[in-house]
Amino acid sequence: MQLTKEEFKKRLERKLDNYFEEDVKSASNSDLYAAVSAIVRDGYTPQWRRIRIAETNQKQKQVYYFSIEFLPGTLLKSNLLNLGWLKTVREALADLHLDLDKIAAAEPDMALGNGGLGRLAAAFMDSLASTGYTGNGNGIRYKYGLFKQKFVNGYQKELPNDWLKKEDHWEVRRESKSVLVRFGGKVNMVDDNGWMTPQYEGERVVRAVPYDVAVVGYKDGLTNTLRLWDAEVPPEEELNYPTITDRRRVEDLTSILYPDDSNYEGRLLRLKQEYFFVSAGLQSILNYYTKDLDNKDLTKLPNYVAVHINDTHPAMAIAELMRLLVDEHRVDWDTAWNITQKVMSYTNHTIMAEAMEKWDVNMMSQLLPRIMQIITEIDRRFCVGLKGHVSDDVIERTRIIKNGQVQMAHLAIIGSHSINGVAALHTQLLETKVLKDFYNLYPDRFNNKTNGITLRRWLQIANPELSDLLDETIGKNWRNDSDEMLNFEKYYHDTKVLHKLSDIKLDNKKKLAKFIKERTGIVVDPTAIFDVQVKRLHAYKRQTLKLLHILKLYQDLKAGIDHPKRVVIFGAKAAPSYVFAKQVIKVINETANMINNDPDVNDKLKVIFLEDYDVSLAERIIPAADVSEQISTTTKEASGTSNMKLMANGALTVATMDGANIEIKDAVGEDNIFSFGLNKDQVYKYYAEHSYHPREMYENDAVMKKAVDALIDGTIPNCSAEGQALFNNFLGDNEQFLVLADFEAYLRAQAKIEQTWKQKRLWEQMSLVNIAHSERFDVDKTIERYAEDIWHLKKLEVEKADR
Ligand code: NBX
Repeated sequence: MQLTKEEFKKRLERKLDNYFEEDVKSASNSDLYAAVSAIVRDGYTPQWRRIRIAETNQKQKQVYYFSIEFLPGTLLKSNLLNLGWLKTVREALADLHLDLDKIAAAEPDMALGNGGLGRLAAAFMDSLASTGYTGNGNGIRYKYGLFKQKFVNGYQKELPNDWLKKEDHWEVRRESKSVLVRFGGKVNMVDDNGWMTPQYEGERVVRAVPYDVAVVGYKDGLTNTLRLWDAEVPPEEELNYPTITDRRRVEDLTSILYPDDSNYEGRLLRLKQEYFFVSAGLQSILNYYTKDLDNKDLTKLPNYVAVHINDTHPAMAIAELMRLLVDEHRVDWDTAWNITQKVMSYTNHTIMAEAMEKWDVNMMSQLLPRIMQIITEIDRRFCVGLKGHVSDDVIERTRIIKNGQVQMAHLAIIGSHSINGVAALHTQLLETKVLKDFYNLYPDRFNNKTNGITLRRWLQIANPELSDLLDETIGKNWRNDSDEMLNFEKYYHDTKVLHKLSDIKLDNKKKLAKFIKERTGIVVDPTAIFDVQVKRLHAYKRQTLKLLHILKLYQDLKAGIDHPKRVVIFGAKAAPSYVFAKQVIKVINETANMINNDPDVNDKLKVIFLEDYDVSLAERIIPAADVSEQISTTTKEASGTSNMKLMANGALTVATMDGANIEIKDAVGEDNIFSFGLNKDQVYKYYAEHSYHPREMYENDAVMKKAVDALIDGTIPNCSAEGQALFNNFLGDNEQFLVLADFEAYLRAQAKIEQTWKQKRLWEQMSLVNIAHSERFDVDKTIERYAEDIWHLKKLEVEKADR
C-alpha cells in the first residue's frame, strides 16, 4: 500500500500528539522533524526485519564494508525518496502550510567522515541496498563528527560537532549483539591439548556495543544495515574501571573522528579505534556465521562473507581474522590464511606517500601484542615464500615490517585477493609506480573500480527542478535506470529545453545567492558565472591556483580590463594541524574581503568562502554551479567525486587530466570540458629530473609575477605572514604541486570559459551534454562491478516491499 497524503497527515497528527502533545500548528520544526522521521522509521522497520530473516534463510553471500568513516549527511529526505514517499510527504506538508525543506533542516548532518573517502562509503551503502545486494557497513559511532568550521578574522577555527546532542532518530542500539575487545597486557602461548593457545595477562577489556542504522534502498531495494560501534565499560568489568577518569578513557575511544584527510598523524588513540571496530565487526560476523547460520565449517566462510577494507585503516582485519580463526576456532594457519585471503579485498584511495599508513612496531606490540605476533608471522611467511623466487631487494621493498614499522598497505595487499584503485589513471599509477613490485608479484589481484556518486541525492533531492525537466523530456525512467539519461542529449538543438535548463540554473543560483546573503551579508549577482571549488583544502588540490587566477582577474579589473561577472565560491575544511592549508584559507579570506569591498571592482568579481562545507552545504552549492574547478596536480587526485556531482548538475568542468577527470572528458568529449595543464609524463619528468625551477617561470612571465607578487607587496591586507608563506612555497624548487607550471595554461582555459560564457546557447548545450553523460558515474554501476568482480554477490530474492 502506498502512503497517501491523508494517511500521512493522520500519522503526523498522532505522532505529534503522542510525542510532544503538540499539533501541526504549534509544533516546532524540530518536533516536526522527530515526528516525520518516526513515520519514516515505521515505514521501513517491518521490511528491515523481513530482509534480515530472508538473508538468514537464503544464506546468500553478504559483503561487509569496513570503513573508519561514513559520511551520509542527512537521512530524512533520502529515506523519503527511497521509500517512494518524498513527493507525497512534501505535498501533504504543503497542504498543512508546512515546508519539508525547513523541517528537514532540523536534522544534523551525520558527518562521520572527512571527505571523499567517507562519502564514497555512504554512497556504497545506499547503492548496495538500492541494487538489491545484502551489504553491511561496519564503522565507528563517533560521539563528535567532523569538526564545525568557523572563520575568525579569516582564520579557520574548529569547534566540536556534537551531532548526537539531540539524539539520533535513525540508530537502534542492539545491546544483545555486543562483543568484547581486548587491549594491552601480555600474551603467553601455552599448549592446550596440542594447540598453542594465547593466555592473556593484565589486558583491558572494552565492550563494543553496536548501533544499527537502516540503509533504505531505492524503490524496491533492500533495507540493509550500517553497524556503528560504541565503546563502553563491560558490566562484568566495572571493578576494573573504578574512577570516572578510567571510564572516560574507554568512552574516549569512540569519541572523535580524526580530522585528518591525508596527513597521517600517529596517535595511539587512532590505532585503538582501528582495532576496536575491526575486531568488533569480525566477531559479530563470525557470531552470525556460526550461530545464526549455524555453520561450523569455517573453510566455507568465503562462500558467505566478503570483507572489504576501505583504505588501510581497517587493514588489521586481516590479522584479526587470522587470530579469530587460529586462536578461537582452532583452524590451522594455512587453512586460515587461505580463508582470509579469499574473504578480504582492499581499495586504495591515494598515492600520496605521507598518507600511506605506518605504525610503530613498539606501539603495536604494547597495545595489541597478539596482533603484532600474527603480523610478524604473516611477514615471516611472506618473506620465506618469496625467497629464491624474486630478488632480496624486492622482498625488502614489499615486506610488511620494515625499519620498526608496520606498513599497513603491504598488509592489506598481501592478505587480500583484490586490490583496486578508484579511477583508471590512479589504478594505472598503482600498477606501474607506487605498487609496482606488488603488481609484478600478483598482477591478477589488481583491478580498477572508478568511483561513482549517488545520483539520487545529487539530482532528485538536491536539484528537483532539473529532475522534473528530465522527466518532461526523456520520461521518468531515468530515475530507475540512469542509462536513459543519455537520451537527454537528443535535446541538444531544442531551444525550449535549453532555455529551461538555463532558467533552472538561474533559479538555483538565486536560491544560493539568498543563502550567501543570509550567511555572509554579501550580495552576489545570480547572473554572474558561479565558479565553484568545493573539496578538502589540500596543497595538491591547488585552491592556490584558483587564488592566483582571482588575483589576476582583480588586477585586470583594477586596470580597466573587462571580464564577465564572476562569483568564485569555495567550500573547504583544512585538517587542524595542516599549517599550509590553514594559511591558504587565511589568504583566500583576506583576498575575498579586499575584493568584495573594493568599489572599483563593483560586482564584477566576488569571492565567497562559505564556512563549514559539509554534505548539506554541498546540496545547496552544487546545483547552482556553472563552473566546476578540478585542478589538482596531475597524478595526485586519485579520483575526485565532486567533479561527478557538479557535472551531473550541469556545471562545466575546468580540469587537469587527473583522476576521474580523464573519464569525464572521455564521456563528454573534448569539446565539452575545459582541460588544461601538465600531463602525467611531464609531471613525472619534473620529479625525476629535478627540473622544476618556478623562479625562472616567475621572472619570465610578467602576468604571473604580478599575481604572485600580490601575496607579498601589501596588496592583500592583514595576511603578510601567510602571503609570504604562500609566496615562498610557490617559488621553491621543491614545490611538489607545480602550481606555477600550470598557471599560464590555467589562464588560457579560463579565458576560453569566458568566451564560451558569452555564447549562451553553446554553454547550455555543453551543460546538457554533461548532465546526460553523468550517468556513467552512477554509483549503482560502480557497485555492480564490485559485486561481480570482487565480492561475487548475488541479489537477494525478496517479495516487493509493502510500504
Ligand atoms: O578518496 C579521497 C581521494 O582523495 C579522492 O580522490 C577520492 O575520490 C576519494 C574516494 O575514493 N581520499 C580521501 O578522502 N581520504 C581521506 O579522507 C582520508 C582520511 C583519513 C586518512 C587518510 C585519508 N588518514
